[in-house]
Amino acid sequence: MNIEKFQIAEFNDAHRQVHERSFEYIAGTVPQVDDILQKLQEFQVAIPSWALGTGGTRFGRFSGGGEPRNLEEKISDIGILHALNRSSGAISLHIPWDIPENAASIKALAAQHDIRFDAVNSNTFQDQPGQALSYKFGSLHHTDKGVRKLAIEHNIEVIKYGVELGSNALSLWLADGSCFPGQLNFRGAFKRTLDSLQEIYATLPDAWKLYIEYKAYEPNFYSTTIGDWGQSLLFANKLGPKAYTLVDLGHHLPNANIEQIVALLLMEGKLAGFHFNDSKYGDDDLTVGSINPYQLFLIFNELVEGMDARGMNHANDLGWMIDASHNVKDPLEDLLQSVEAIMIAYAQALLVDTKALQAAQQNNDAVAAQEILQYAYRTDVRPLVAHARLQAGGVLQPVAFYRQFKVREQLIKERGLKTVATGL
Ligand code: PSV
Ligand code: MN
Ligand code: MN
Repeated sequence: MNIEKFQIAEFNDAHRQVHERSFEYIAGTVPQVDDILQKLQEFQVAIPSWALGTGGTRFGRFSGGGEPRNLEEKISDIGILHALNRSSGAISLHIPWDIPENAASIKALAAQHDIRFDAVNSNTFQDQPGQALSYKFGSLHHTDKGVRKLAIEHNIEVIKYGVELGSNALSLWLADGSCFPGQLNFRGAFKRTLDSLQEIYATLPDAWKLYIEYKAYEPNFYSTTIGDWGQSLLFANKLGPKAYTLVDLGHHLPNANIEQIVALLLMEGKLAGFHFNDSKYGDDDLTVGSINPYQLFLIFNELVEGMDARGMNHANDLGWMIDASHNVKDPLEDLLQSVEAIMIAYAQALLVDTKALQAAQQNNDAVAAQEILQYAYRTDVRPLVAHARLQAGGVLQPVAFYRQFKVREQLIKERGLKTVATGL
């Protein structure tokens, strides 16, 4: 299904007056409002191809209706999101969950929706049907050279798919680790992983990046071979200038200071980008901003300050992606909420008076520093975000539009009530 321009116009006209009033108020209080609006419009968050269906846990999966049955329908779903918020103009593929059989036509379809291809993700954490050797005890770190070779070749194949689609990064997450003390020699596992990564790295095309994701635990519960940002950074530094550390917000031990990690990776020029989600306990993959929106703001504050200090382009110099799972929500509504939360945190961070904050820091004035940060955080920036969306051709309230125009009901009519999207 397509979102029609007249529907957008009709919806926006009905809400315009109320919006204009709140926008005028904030526009009158914020300096350089046009600059902020432009930055918000440029900022695009990639949608993962595996997040368009209902997720699940090992205890069960409760499918929703009208889920996309193939990659074409997934692209169409992202087209819906992007038409509504104008901030979801990219897709990230997980291979082999979503194999672009005919790259040219997939690319053309995405272009129709104004969607580009973000990082491609490899998968060596599951055995595929007919696979000769098993990843049960890991992939790139495996003690068996044959298994390592299989995993290396898979990653090289994923790069080839990415090249055909115009992507420019390989995002790599390994489940490799151990469940019991003594099971694994840590140094051996690290060295074997490095050797394997070097072979993959050597095949990266010129303008490509390698994103190395870390995760504290799960599915292994004693050690993970790339378990934290230090280990990921070690690999990235040893590999070379195309390798970077990817931060997935759910992959830290409880109470980790993620914003500090982000600041230091940025300082080192080694931050790849993000997998956004939120969590209360572990890798919960909840809607971005649903649990700890202040942390998200603090991360964006470090990003804006750090990227500006390094002369980086906010929209293009890092990878921005959602990595969430939807067990009780409509996936499209959930993604709209996630993108909105990211845009809000970004807009709040753009409001921070960096000079005043630096002066407070210089004077060890913790009270002033908190006032400055929380002034920005407590400013209601929703009219700014909505206005950027309006100017870009989107709708003032994406979730309300989605419900009013019964988007899910139409998708169910088109695709059926019992559909299962590929993915976790
Ligand atoms: C692992 O938990 C992870 O965050 C990696 O990014 C995977 O590719 C993704 O989840 C799969 O949902
Ligand atoms: Mn992730
Ligand atoms: Mn994860």
